[in-house]
Amino acid sequence: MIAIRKTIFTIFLGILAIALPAPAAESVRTITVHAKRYKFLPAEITVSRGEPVRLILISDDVDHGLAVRDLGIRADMPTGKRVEVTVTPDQAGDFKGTCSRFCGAGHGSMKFVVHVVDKAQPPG
Ligand SMILES: [Cu+2]
Repeated sequence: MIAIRKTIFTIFLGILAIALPAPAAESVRTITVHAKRYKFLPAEITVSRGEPVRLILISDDVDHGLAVRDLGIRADMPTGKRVEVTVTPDQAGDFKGTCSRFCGAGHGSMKFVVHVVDKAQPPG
């Protein structure tokens, strides 16, 4: 009787192992960027070349936009919406971004910088 119970328990564990989804092999790094008259927060981010990064863009007041031309980023940031942009930078460097939607007197001072760095090489 005990042996049968053990067998059933073992089978149950086996089914459980099959049924449970394997953890995602790789999750995309996510950075949330807020826009608010007249700045981006954070105003600078650092990402790795060749690694996808997902930007979650949120306006905290009026309509804004984010444009980082040299990285091919251009997204509207309408008030009250959450906008996602995924980008995989293929070159290292500092890339300047601006607000792409006129949002008032300080619109021109809304700056954003993406630092793209080469991934650290493992030692040896
Ligand atoms: Cu703006």
